[in-house]
Formats: sequence, C-alpha cells, structure tokens
Amino acid sequence: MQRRTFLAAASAGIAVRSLGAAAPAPYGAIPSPRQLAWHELETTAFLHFTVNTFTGKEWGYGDEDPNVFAPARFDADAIVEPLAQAGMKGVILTAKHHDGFCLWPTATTEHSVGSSAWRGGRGDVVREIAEAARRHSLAFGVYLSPWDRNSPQYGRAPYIDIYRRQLTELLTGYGPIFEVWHDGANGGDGYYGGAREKRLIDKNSYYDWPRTWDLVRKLQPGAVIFSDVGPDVRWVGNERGIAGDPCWAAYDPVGADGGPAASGNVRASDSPAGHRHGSRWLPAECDVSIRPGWFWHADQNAQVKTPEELIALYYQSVGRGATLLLNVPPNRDGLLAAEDISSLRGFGAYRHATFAADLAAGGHAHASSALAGCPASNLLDGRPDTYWAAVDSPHAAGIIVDLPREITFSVIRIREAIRFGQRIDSVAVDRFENGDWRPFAAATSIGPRRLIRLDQPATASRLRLRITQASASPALTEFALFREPGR
Ligand code: FUL
Repeated sequence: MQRRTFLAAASAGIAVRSLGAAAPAPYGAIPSPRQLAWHELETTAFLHFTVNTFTGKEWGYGDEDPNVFAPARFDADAIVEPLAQAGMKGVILTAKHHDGFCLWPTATTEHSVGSSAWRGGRGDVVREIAEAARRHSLAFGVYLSPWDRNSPQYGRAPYIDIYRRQLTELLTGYGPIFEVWHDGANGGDGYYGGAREKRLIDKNSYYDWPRTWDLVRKLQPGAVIFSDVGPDVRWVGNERGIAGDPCWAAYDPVGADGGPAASGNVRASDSPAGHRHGSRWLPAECDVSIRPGWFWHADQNAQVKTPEELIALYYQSVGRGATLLLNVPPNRDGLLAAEDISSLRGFGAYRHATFAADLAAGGHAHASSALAGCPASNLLDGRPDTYWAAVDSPHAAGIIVDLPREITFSVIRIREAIRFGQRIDSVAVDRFENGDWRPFAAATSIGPRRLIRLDQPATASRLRLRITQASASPALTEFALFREPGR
C-alpha cells in the first residue's frame, strides 16, 4: 500500500489491516482524510433554531428583541437523543442565521443569547447542543450565516473581521467540530444597526473565502468545510434532499454565468451530478427539512415528512453516494415536536431493521481477477478497510457471489474503495436462474456507496456483479444484501 494512502486511511480512523495488499494506482481526484471520515457519517442532522422560531419567520430581519428567544423547556439531550436513535452521526446547529442573532454569548455583538432574559443572559445553546451531541456520540458542526442582517458593518470591510472572530469563538470554545457550514444566501435588505436598507455584496470577492478557510484549517484541521463550492463538501444544488443519478464525487464548480464560482454564485444545475472526470474530490451533501420550512412553525405540524418519505430521501441521497443532512427544527419550547420525533422513530426503526445484518455475509466471492492480497472475499467481510482490486486491465471485471443459502433481499449495497478515487462508471447485477444468468439490477456511479432498492424483492443463491464500465481497474470494499421489513 502506498504511504500516502496508508496515512490517509489511518488518519481517517480506518484501521488499515491489509498492509500486505497491493494498491491500485489512484485514479483522478481522491478524497482527503477529513473527507474520508465525513463519508462514513452517511446521515447527519441540521438544527435550525433562533429568533425565527418565535417570530414565525424563515428569514429574520435582524431587528428582533433578544427577549423573543425564550425556549422555556430547552433540553439539548431531548433534542439530540431522537436524532441519535434515527441513526444520525452528526448534528449541525445554526449558531447564527441571517438575522445575526448568536446562540452563544459572543463578544462580537449584543445581538445574542447574552442579551436575552432567557436563563438570565447566561444561556449558551451552542455549548449545550455540543455537549449533548458528545454524550450521544454524534459529531458536532456549526452553521454560521455569512449574511448578517443585524450587523451595522455588514457589507463593509470590518464585518469580515467580525465574521472571522465569531468563527474563531465557535471553533475554539466547543471542542472538535466536524463540519463548518457556509450558506450561499447573501446580501439584501436588513436592519443593519438601524440603517434599514438594502446592501448587496460582490459574492466572489467580499468574503475573501480562502483566508477564512485557512482559519478553519488552522483551528479545526479535521473539519470539512461546506459551501456551494466546497472546498471539502459541495451543496447538492437543491433543498429537496435529492442527489443526481449519477452523482459523481468530483466537481469543478463554475459561476452562475459560467465565470469563476464562489459561495452563492454557482451554476447549481451542475451540482446534483458533479463532473465525472472533475479535478477535485468535492462530494455532495443533500440538505432538506423534515418540514416545509427550515424553522419550526406551528401551522406546519401536520406537514412533517412521513417515515416513508424520509426513507425515500435516504435512497435518493445516501444511496447515490451523497450525505443526507436532515433538518429537524426545535420548537418554541426548545424541544423537538412530537410529530418530528415520531417520523424520526419510524425512519430509525426501518434503518435498523434493514441494515442490521448483511445477508451476503458467510458467502463466497470469486473475482475474474485480483491484485495480490486483494481477494474478492474482502467484499463480504463487513470491513471498510479491506478491498477487492482487479488487475489493471481490462477494466471490465466481474465477481461471482455464492450466497450461504438461498436468500431473499430487496436492497443491494456496493461501495468503492474511494481512497483510490472513483473508478467505476456503471455496474449490473445478475442472478443465476435455471442454468442462466439473468440481469435484474443496474446502477451508474458508485463512489462511497450505492444502494439499489429493488422494485420487488429478489431470491437467489448465486449472484454476479458485472462492472460494465470503468475508467480505471475497479476496487470495491463491499457487496452487501439486505431485506427491508415487510417486503
Ligand atoms: C438557505 C437559507 O437561506 C435557509 O434559511 C436555510 O438556512 C438553508 C439551509 O440555506 O440558503
């Protein structure tokens, strides 16, 4: 194994046991250690919570009285626990939304919990959520809106320093941060310290993003940075939670007008699919709310997505190699609404029942070719650190899997060994039936994971995975089968 690959996998927390294994030469863009770790999270939660929760707005103007923020029964554990139960591996809190109200007692502005009568001005939502997340083994991340409709300095040079100071407070005071979320929504009318005017900014130059990203790297080297253009994780281009099919991890963003791209200025039609042979590993994150709005509104209690809808989104995001960032907004009590908890429960129960056991485990896999120390049996061992790698050429390769017995399944999960890049363009799956191979499933991009949910369950004792097209010799870590409850 190459030294670079070994270091990447090792620092991503993946034990590298297959030291004797040959390593295929990396193809195209490859993920960084922090991106590799992030891919493993699969599903994360978003918490949109601020003055808007109490004013009923989606975008606060920035002139709110801090006393409106009064979540009398706020309980961070009660918020995080249902997220953990649903299988979320991280949680990102809106530490500051466009209204500029900071959920922690910042030294940079009075527009914060420090000025609210809530908990006598000594409350700190960021701290409580961060600590509850750790108690429930969830990674913690922060959303800090670049657009600040409260700040008198917004649109002018001093604001950039304020924004970086806020980021510094968040990245130094609350333990490890797994993701920093920079929203692309930017500039417009606002309170701006009483000016009540419209302030537009140049999205490509105003924020001087590269310097802010350097700051994040310095303070939290393990954190991925999200924006429309990365540099680590890209917006998927819609707020419906749906990745493209195919969805390639590589991406070279261009601006809405075809010129240089920046956060808030991207040709979003490219974002769902990415670019097959793009030069940067910039995987998609699918943000979507469990409700019509990002913030809690009483009149949307009956419009909470059902478990079935969440399950469908899971297949359309995670199942296509992206990550799902599901927003579940706390209500005015400072708790999750019963409707949201009930949907999360259904979603979690489904995931647990479906993915608890790989039905292909215990089977035997044989490959058309394999590099030394990279046998096809590695696909069935349940370990993300071992892989099957075909010899360099030809790229068309296949695996035959003899299952431990006749098995009925409705989901196929395939994962590439992405530390060597995204190498496969498409696959097909056949089953052996009456002496013949019959194709019954196919997919394009694989990447960190591909879930094929069958229209109806299939039964087989012998399967064949065909790599129908590849840009480099295939390398996979997993071929797994699952059966959904009730199917
Ligand atoms: C958007 C914002 O304008 C919404 O309020 C929300 O925060 C969403 C996640 O991003 O750009």
